[in-house]
This record gives sequence, structure tokens and C-alpha cells, in this order.
Amino acid sequence: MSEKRRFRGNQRSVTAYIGLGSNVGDRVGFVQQAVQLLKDIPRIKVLECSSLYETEPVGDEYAEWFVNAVLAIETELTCEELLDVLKDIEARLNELNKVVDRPRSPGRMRIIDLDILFFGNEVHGTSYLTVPHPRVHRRAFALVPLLEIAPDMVHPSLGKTVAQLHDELPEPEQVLLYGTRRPDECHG
Ligand code: PH2
Ligand code: MG
Ligand code: MG
Repeated sequence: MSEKRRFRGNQRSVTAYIGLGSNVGDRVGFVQQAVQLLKDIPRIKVLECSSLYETEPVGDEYAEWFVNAVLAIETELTCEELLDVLKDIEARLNELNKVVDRPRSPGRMRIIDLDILFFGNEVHGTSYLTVPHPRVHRRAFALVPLLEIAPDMVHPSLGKTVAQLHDELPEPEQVLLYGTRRPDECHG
């Protein structure tokens, strides 16, 4: 049994890591609202929250910078149940904020995106859910916040720690502690 699994009565409890991201409107507020909604779920205990980061968008369809963070939680839910909870919170925040005055941007906008990055040491993949997240090891916007709260977490299928994966990123996108990003400078 993995270290990350504990039993309380006959309830299995797992430490999981959740990535949060928003790239439209009140990005910090949406991330904070999602954290609060997660704290309100009875079978989820939020153990730790990383700092907030402002991150360069990855993927051509996104034009605006994201605010990203990672949470460590302890839960008795299964991975599929946790995914349902996250989808529900995404839907609630989308519904509550659908009249948000969106800035004009050519890119795709996410009010809130909640991803399961790790679920204990579980490795499994279906069309519905893959854990660990299939791109966690390639994304500085996930690895930098993880580095803060779980540098020694070993990726269960790659066998490398978060710190090693971060060191090995070939061309990391920019990840800045929130509040430290300077306005784009003029070149030339
Ligand atoms: N999420 C994506 C695609 N690109 N880029 C950054 N910086 N942060 C994200 O959370 C992000 C992204 C799809 O979920
Ligand atoms: Mg995502
Ligand atoms: Mg997602």
C-alpha cells in the first residue's frame, strides 16, 4: 500500500493534487472561489495551497495569461467521484459568471479549469479520466506550484520527482509569482 493511502475505519483516504487555472475576468477571484467551494465539500480536506502564479498561456488557442495554483487535498472520494465534484464546481462558477464582462480577445477563455494532477500513486487512463494528468510533467504552470508544496512527490509512472521533472523541462513557459509580472516592455 502506498504511503499516501491511509485508512480511517474502512474508508480509504488519498492525497491528491489539483491544478486550478483561469484566464479571463477576475482570475484571482475565480481561483479563490473554486478553493472555497472545494473546502465546502464534506469529504474533501484542503491540506495546502500553493501561491498564485501568473503564467504564459500554453497552446495556440489561448491568448491571455492565466492565473494558476495547485492544491493538495485529502479525500475519501474515488478519483472518478473527485472528477465529478470538480466538473460540478466548474459548471457552477461558469453559470454564476456567464454574464462576466469579458475583455475582447481572440483567444479561448476559461473562467475556471480544475484538473486532477495526481491522485495518490494511482495510474489509470480511460477516455473519461487519465491520472496522473497526461501533460503534468511537461507544464511549468503545474510543476512550479507543485514544486512549492510537493517537490518530492514522485510521478508514479515516470518515476521522477516533481523537482526533477521541473529541472528537465526543455523550454518552460513563463511562470511568475502573482504580482511580479511587469507590463510588456517595448523592444527596439
Ligand atoms: N491550461 C490549458 C492550456 N494552457 N496555459 C497556462 N499557462 N495555464 C493553464 O492552466 C493552461 C494553459 C488547458 O487546460
Ligand atoms: Mg487544464
Ligand atoms: Mg480541465
